[in-house]
Order: sequence, then structure tokens, then C-alpha cells
Amino acid sequence: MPSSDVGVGGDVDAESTRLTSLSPKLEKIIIDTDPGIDDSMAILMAFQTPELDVLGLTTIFGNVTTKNATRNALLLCEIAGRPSLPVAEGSPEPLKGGEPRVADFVHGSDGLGNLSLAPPKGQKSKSSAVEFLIEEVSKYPGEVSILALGPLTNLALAVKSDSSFASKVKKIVILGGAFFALGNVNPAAEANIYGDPEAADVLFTCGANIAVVGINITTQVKLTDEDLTELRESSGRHAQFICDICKFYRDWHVKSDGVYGVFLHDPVSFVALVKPDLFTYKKGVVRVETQGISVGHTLMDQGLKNWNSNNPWLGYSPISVAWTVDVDKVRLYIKKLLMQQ
Ligand SMILES: [Ca+2]
Repeated sequence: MPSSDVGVGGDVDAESTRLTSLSPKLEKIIIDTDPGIDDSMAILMAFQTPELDVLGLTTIFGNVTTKNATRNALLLCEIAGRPSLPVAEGSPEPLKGGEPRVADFVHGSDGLGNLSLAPPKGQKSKSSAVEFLIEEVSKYPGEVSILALGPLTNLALAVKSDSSFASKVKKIVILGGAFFALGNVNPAAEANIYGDPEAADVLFTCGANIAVVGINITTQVKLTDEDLTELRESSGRHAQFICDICKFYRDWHVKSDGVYGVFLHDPVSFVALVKPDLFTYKKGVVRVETQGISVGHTLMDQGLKNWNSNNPWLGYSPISVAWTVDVDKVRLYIKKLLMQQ
């Protein structure tokens, strides 16, 4: 797969200085997000990474409604000391229309663990998420990477609105899907893809440089109760806030999965953007089921067979699907960033 300027493999401890010396030019990223507790962790990790130039956040429904995702994104920028960062609001509904599915039972009705946080002081951008994505990617062709942490509606709309978007974007790292594994909404589907399967199918077949990280990868990386206690007792800049919002999320994991801790879906996907060498990938065409009982199912043609007849996977560009993860290194990297002062 094409390598990223951001990623440098090897020793996690030495990595900050090496990144700076190897990449004096900051890596431009936009985070498309539905914060969301694990989204919040990934966003705060991005702000704690000096090699990144976060151009802005674009919002989408998923863990919360799009309106609440915008409010939470503004709040996170203020908490991180980045109050003037653009937050561009995305689509309130999936491509096919109708009420979006909102997972408030996982993240709390406010999306941030029901902490009754004061509303943000800042305002959302005048541009919509789609306008912002197209403007920034056109301004810096070949330089902007996108971390997509929610349903893919905004990105699909950008692809549909601007035929050059897919070729101008540097890389899109997507948290979504379950590859040859069970989903987390139902046996067939993972939540981000299930939230807008039509959009996901548009994106996976658009020809952009895409790496997708499914829950078959992200559920291998957890913070246990012991890790959360260690984080709580650390002097990390955002450690207390993260532990506060994680409480609701952790209790849901106990009820839903029997896991005494939290999965790190969005933070793991962030690591796949900045340190792709901690993962291995397979390339193949991925399509998404948009109807029937398996709606939202992601299915990859691994290219193991020459098909005798035409099928819906043929004729599209392959994308990179995360195949294995160095669990210990990714977990350590996440903990280190979350505990950073
Ligand atoms: Ca998310």
C-alpha cells in the first residue's frame, strides 16, 4: 500500500523526535467524527500530536445526532485549547434519507457519558462539512488526509459533488466494517457502515487511497479497568476528562460484551493513520450490502480466484483492509498519548 509521510515504524518511545526530524512539514488532517466517547479520545490524541496540522473537524450522526456531534466537537476543541478550529456540520441524515440510527445507549444521551457539560462558547463554521472537505482538499491537493470515524455520508457527498475529490485527497483512513468477523449492530454489520451503507459503498468504490480498519482489528485493543485506573492517576493533560467520559462507556462494555474495560475503536484508527506500520493490510475491492437482512455488511474480494463471470466486485479499485495489528505497540502508543501532559 502507499506509505504515509506521517507513519514511522519502530520504537514507540523514540518516535516523537524521529517524526519531527523526518517530517518537518506538518501532516494536514481533517477528522470526520460523531463524538462520541472513543471519538473524543482520538480527537484529543490528534491534538496532542505535534506533527499533525488538524485543519478542522467535520461532524456526522452516529453516536449522537449530527447537531449534538457538532456541539461535542466544539466542546472538545475548547477543552483542548483550540477554540478557533473550524467545526463544519455535516449531514443530519444518511444518503437515502430518514432518521439516522443513534447509539446513545453506548455513549450517553449527550454522547459524552452524560456528564452535564456546559455548552460550548464557539460557533460552528459557516461552511457545511461537505463544502469544508472539498475546499480544503482542493486548496492542498495530494496533502490532506482524512480520518473518518463515523458513518460516511459527508465523504460520499463530497465524492458525489466533486469528481476530483477522490484523486485530490491524500489518504482516507476509515473506522468501519467487520471483515470476515461478526458486526456490532447485529451479526452482519458494524455501526459506522450500518449508519449509512449506501455512503460506505460509494466511498469504498470511489478510487481514493483508502485504508479501512474494521472492528475485527479494533476490538483486539482494549483499555482494561487497570489501564483506566493508571490513566486516572496519571498527569495526562486530558486524563481526568477522558476517565470521566469513559465511565458510562465502560459500564456498557460490561453489560454488552462482558469486557471490564473499553474497546478503542476510534483511537486505533487514529494510530492506523499516523503509524500505519503497526498494522498489516490486504488489498481488495470492498462492497457493502445495502438491502436485505445483511444490510451494512462489508465484503472484500481478496483476489484469490479468477471469477468465471461478472460480479459486483469487478472493475473497482482495491482498497487496503487492515489485516493484523501489533496489539501491544498500539495499546502502548495510545496510553502514552493519553497520559501526555
Ligand atoms: Ca466514531
